[in-house]
Amino acid sequence: MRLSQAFQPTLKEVPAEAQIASHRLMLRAGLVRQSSSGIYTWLPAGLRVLRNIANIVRQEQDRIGGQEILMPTVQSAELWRRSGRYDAYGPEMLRIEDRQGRELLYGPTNEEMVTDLFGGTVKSYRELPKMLYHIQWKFRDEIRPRFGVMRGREFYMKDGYSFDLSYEDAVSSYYRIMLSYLKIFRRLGVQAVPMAADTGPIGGELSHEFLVLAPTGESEVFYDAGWDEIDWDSIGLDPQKEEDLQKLREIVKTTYSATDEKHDLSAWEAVPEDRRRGGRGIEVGHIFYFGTKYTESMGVEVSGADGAPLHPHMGSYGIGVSRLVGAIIEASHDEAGIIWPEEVAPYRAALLNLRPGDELCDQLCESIYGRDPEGLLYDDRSDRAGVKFNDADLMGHPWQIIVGPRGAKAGMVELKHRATGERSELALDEALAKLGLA
Ligand code: 5CA
Repeated sequence: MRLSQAFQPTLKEVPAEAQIASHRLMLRAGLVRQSSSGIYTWLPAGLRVLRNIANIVRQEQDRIGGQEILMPTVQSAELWRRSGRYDAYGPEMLRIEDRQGRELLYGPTNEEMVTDLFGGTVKSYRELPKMLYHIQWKFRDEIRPRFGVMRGREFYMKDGYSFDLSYEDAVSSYYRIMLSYLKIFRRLGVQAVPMAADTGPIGGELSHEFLVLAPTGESEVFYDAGWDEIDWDSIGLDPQKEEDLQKLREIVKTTYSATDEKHDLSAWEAVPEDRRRGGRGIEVGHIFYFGTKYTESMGVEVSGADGAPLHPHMGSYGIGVSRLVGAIIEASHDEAGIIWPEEVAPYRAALLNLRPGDELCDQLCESIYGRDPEGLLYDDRSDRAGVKFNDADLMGHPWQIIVGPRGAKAGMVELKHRATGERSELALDEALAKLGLA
């Protein structure tokens, strides 16, 4: 994309309404604009990040047997009356009436809809297990929307739902998802620790939240240093192997972690003092096992191996995709701007032409840009070099390819790595090879 043509409105001023770094940076870097309280428009660069996150989530869900569907945002109140949650959910639910006076709602989550879908389709134990997920907009009329996309009213969520024949199978599904989530968050460049959690309006008895440490997080967290020390890549637990899921359960059981809601002082005191870690955290995911709560209340059964009907055991698994954009920035920025992890960055590199109009600079830039117009943001504007440096740092591309008249003459470019600030003068071929553009 050529920056001169891009819809990429960066701001110099710090917007007054933004209290935390990620919100300020998302507005300043031109990722989102507020439309009304807790509701945002995603601009091109922000949308690229949102899609990159969703795609990583998708790949990892598919890898463990998830099947993607897309359920509607608008649901019928009738469905929620069947589970008994229509009245229980309270004022967070946006209730709508259509022209015929039928009661509808804008979905805050999809347990009822997916249970109904499953019940109308799956009849035999032979068809289980099943894991369905979708990535869809949700609405919750939060009493205090704040911190930009972090606590929005409209937000983008991956919600997945598992159906199993027995408690044991359902608990295996639960830990399989937990392992998959740990991998997703690593790929997103954040460290998220699973913590024992309350189940709230979703219900059930087994639940973990995934928290990214950040001083601006809404929850207080307590955990054993073991969570910082585990090298998940090298222990290589395989989500398809039952024995590896058992190992994960053992790690969860023996390595303390909890948010303030579930903090257990006597268990905490058993953690050696020098291994106690604490701080604040942002909840980026939440998983639940709730057994037959919805299949029973909504009358969903399959025939078992012995012919007798049974209610499948369910779990639901959420990831806050839009919240993650803010959480990643909270965990990865400096005074100059955002520092995108490679896999989520809107563009892999910015290409800075320091002297547009100079024939050699233009030629060199065009030849680089032509190699990957989708993945490069070409700053071809006629602005001063300082403006370009500042904007590139603010937008946080992992790499900057800097082309100036002196280097261009010698066939050299400068490469800057945003995360480390390291700069090196390289021959064009070498620079292209380093960025995988050769
Ligand atoms: N049905 C379950 C699991 S699919 C569920 O809805 N869980 S949840 O309520 O915990 O939401 C899942 C994730 O969505 C949360 O962990 C959080 O990351 C994100 N989320 C929840 N509310 C908001 C909000 N108001 N703004 C942005 N993200 C949110």
